[in-house]
Amino acid sequence: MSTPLSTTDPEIRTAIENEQRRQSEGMELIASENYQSPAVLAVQSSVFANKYSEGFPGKRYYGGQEYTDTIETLAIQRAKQLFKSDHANVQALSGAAANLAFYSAVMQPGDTILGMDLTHGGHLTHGAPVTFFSKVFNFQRYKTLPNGKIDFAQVRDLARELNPKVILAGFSAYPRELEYDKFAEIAKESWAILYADISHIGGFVATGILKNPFDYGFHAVMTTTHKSLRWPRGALLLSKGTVSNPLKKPEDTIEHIPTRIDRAVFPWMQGGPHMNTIVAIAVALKEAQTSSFFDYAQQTLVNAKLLASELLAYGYTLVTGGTDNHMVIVDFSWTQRNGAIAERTLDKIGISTSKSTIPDDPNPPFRPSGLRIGMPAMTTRGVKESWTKKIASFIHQALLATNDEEKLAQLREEVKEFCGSYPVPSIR
Ligand code: DSN
Repeated sequence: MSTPLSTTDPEIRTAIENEQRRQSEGMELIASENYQSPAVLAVQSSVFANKYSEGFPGKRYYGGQEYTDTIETLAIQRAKQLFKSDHANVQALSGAAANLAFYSAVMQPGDTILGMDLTHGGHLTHGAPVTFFSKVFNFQRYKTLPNGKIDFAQVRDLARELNPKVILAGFSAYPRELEYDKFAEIAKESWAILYADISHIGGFVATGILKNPFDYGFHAVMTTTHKSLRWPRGALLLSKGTVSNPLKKPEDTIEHIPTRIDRAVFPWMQGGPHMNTIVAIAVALKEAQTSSFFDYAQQTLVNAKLLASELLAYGYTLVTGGTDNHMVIVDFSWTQRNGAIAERTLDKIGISTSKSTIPDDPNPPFRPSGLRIGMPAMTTRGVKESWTKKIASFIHQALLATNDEEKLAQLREEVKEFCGSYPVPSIR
């Protein structure tokens, strides 16, 4: 059991080393990626990886649960405290699984849910037609205005017309603070359940830097744990336990939402929870309560705003004209470029970004007009203002040199040197 991987499986060992080098020498600007701390990473390969624990603390289907109960209870308590919820389920394997569990918890097949259109910044699991769940539930989509911000008049009109069971506020490509108060006002009229998917901004909500949907009457909130929170890959399903029946018709009476969420995660949608992930989430939840995590979250937003202003100064167009969170979305629709070309060009100099649709994108999803750039990962590596300006300059120089392989190779060397000063925290 103790023979090194380089002997037992050299191909995999080499792939790991290559990925370590890629991460160290490259710049990570994918808005949904981040680096876990060494402690969190180490705990994921602890002995909890060996354990089956179907059920919940105190109610399991297997024996030997003294310590799994300890860690899951701690994770739940810490999650509730951090996000000001009455209940937390920490078992969902990731964001997609958590969203599906929530939909199944509170809706019947055919019920209507209102979410943001994928091409306007929503997420695949918010009802994109390519997903299985879009066949089960009646997903209806609201969009954004020409200025890129959510069209609340449309949200209101759709809610009045469709009487949705759930109104979903959340995104994977939207650079503005969500106006939860407006969603809440609309939901009150149609008696809908309010659900927020804060996966991208979990770290900023946890620290109180961005608004918490629970402060605006939301009934449930989901966040993945590996984006701005920089935890292991998983999800938290958080809810209020004291919610009065949000549905108007007696025949629609909904059972306690937290109970339904737990039951939907297990046994409805999932089997044994990944206790090695849950123990790492518990450790990360404690890290998130520290002042250094608060400073990190604050610096990320400072860096993102600065990146936006630098790109604007270089003449780029940004969706919504800027950012309130950790991401900027460049709009190339009026240029010769598109997001796919920009992503490929930046890859050549060692900068990872992700192409993105823009509202009413004239181009197809594999060649969309936008490029999403985020600052959480490089801020974890210690980047502050002066180097954020340098990052904007690298991006601009590379995009100007799209067809100049020599210039791109030179920039690649400069990025490598830059990254040498900002080591990846957990690569040893
Ligand atoms: N893949 C994530 C993102 O990049 O936004 C969402 O699941």
